[in-house]
Formats: sequence, C-alpha cells, structure tokens
Amino acid sequence: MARPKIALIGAGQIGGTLAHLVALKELGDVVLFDIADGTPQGKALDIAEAGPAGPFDATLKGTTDYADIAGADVCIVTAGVPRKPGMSRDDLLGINLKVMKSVGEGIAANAPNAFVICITNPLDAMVWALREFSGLPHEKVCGMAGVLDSARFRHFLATEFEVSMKDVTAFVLGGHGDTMVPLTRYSTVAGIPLPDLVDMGWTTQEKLDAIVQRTRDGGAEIVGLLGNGSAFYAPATSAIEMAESYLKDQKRVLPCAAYVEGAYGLDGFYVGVPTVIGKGGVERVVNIKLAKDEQAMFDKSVDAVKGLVKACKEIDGTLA
Ligand code: A3D
Repeated sequence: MARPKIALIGAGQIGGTLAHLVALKELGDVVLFDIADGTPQGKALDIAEAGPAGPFDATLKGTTDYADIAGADVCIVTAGVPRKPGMSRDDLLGINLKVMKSVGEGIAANAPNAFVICITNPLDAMVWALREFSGLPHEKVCGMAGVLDSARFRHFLATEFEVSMKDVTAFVLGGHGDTMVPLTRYSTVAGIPLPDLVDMGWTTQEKLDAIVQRTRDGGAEIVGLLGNGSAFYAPATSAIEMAESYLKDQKRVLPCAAYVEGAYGLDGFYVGVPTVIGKGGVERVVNIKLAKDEQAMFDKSVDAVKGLVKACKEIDGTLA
C-alpha cells in the first residue's frame, strides 16, 4: 500500500519541524513547498539524510512548484509571516491573507481531496479565508490552535502539581488570541476537575488564575524570549497530533478551529471548539454546555474573530 502523502505548505520554522516529525513518526512521504527557492529543497535533503540514523523510511521532496503536492492526503499550511516582539497576531492579517489566497488556489488545483490543517496566524480568520479561497468542504479544512493552547495549559498545570503531563487533560476554546477561553471546569488531573483540586489544597485559586493568564500569553512569552520569530516545536507537534488522528482514523477528541454551524449559538463560523477528527476530517463538533461566565468569555472571543473576518472581507472584495 502506498504511503500517505503529506504536503507542508511553508518550509520555515514550523514547516521544517513538521517534516522532521512526519519522517521520525513514519506518517508518510513529505513534500515541502515554499516560495523561497532553496529552503524547501535544503530542508528536505537534510531530513532525508537523517533517515539511516533515525532510522526511518520516508521520501522527502522540497519544491517551489504546486504540481508536486498533487494528490496529497494531508496539507499543513504554515506559509506566511510570524510575529515579531511587540506585534499581535492580528497585525499579520493583511500580509497573510494574500498568502492564503495563493495557497488556497494551489491546494484546490492540486490536492482537492486533502485534509487541510492551517497554522498561519491570525489563525481563526486565516483558516476561514483559506477555506473560502480553496472551496474545499468545511469538514476538510480546520485550524490548529486549541491543541497547542491546551498543551501549554497542561504543561503549566503538570509542573504546578508535579504530576505527569499525560494525566492532565485541558480544554482551551474560542479564538487563538488574547481572548482564548481556558476552561478550568473541564480540565482535570486523572479526571479530577481543577476546581476540586483547589478545594483539595493542591493549588490556590490565585495560582490557577496566574496559570490561565500565562496560557493566554503563552505565544507572546516565546516570541519575547526568541526575539526573532514565534514558537515552532510545540505548534508543529500539535498539528501532527491532528494529522495522525485523520490518517489513522483515530477519532481523537481534540480542540481545533472548526466550522461551527448550529452549536454554541453559531451559524457557520470558524472558531476553536472540541472536535472529533477521523477519516472524514472534522467528523463532529462536541457541543459542551458552558456556564454563564464561560459563555460570556466565549462570545467575546467569537466577537474578536468576527472582527478579523470582517477585516478580511474589507481587504479582499472577493470574500464578501
Ligand atoms: P517562518 O519560519 O517565517 O516560515 C514561514 C514560511 O512561509 C517562510 O519560509 C516563507 O518563505 C513561507 N512563505 C511566505 N509566503 C509564502 C507563500 N505565498 N507560499 C508558500 N510559502 C510562503 O514562520 P513559522 O514557521 O515560525 O510560522 C508560520 C506561521 O505560523 C506564522 O503565521 C505564525 O504566526 C504561525 N503560528 C501559528 C501558531 C498557532 O498556534 C496557530 C503558533 C505559532 C506560529
């Protein structure tokens, strides 16, 4: 049986890390695409040369030609520009919207049956625009943010509680921005919800509030430390978890930026919600019940995303 074909659109920091992870995990063969000639070819060759020592079996090809992604099973999109210190994700909108247009058209023409995972920021607006430009079915286009935001939350919680990260579950919903909604009630250590752990004296409400805030600021913390780019190891690992669930029909329950129609009071909108990812793509949106304050936070986050989508429509008249 042929190995799955995984196209990585954007061969920068995240794209290169994705290629390495796909190869190490033997998820399939990789096509690394970028407009910066030399970069995708160089990274693909470097990773291919790691194969014997890995060891792994995978072919890797670097290219600047969309024809090479033909028939891809999965496309992961990181093309565009990342943040620099002092920039918000939203500052990237104008530049990255143009990039989504060319990427959407490239995917539609060459890999229309792919499951597409967008990572380019500002995430929720870019995944919406990418879907519009590509015309692919909504369930085959989603965005990676919730897995990363939840992973950061889980990491901070596991460190605070001195337990394995594997036993900490967490859900972060809403848009991938300052208004994201870490849900403490639905986050647990081995099934024990965080509010109960506060009652049990494992931590204090103040410490938990600080962890929630650090999760919201998680991207900016890395941008500040790096000084010349944004996070890439954890974002790449998170997208691979989603791609693997699709390729192996694992039906993992993962938070991602999905098209929500009906649930959460939304009528056709991309935002971070819990989903089931399997061979059909985003097979289900899990409609959890939110408390009043959680719903208010979620609505605020949705409003922020709506503002960005409106800005996209103003910039590109074809999206209106
Ligand atoms: P970077 O290392 O700059 O890589 C981006 C690559 O895109 C570069 O190699 C560019 O040459 C390439 N590129 C630019 N325009 C095009 C085009 N039209 N077609 C194909 N390739 C193009 O950035 P990065 O990998 O660090 O980050 C990529 C994106 O992910 C940025 O927008 C980040 O803001 C975003 N990001 C999102 C998250 C989320 O959690 C959603 C986390 C971290 C980064």
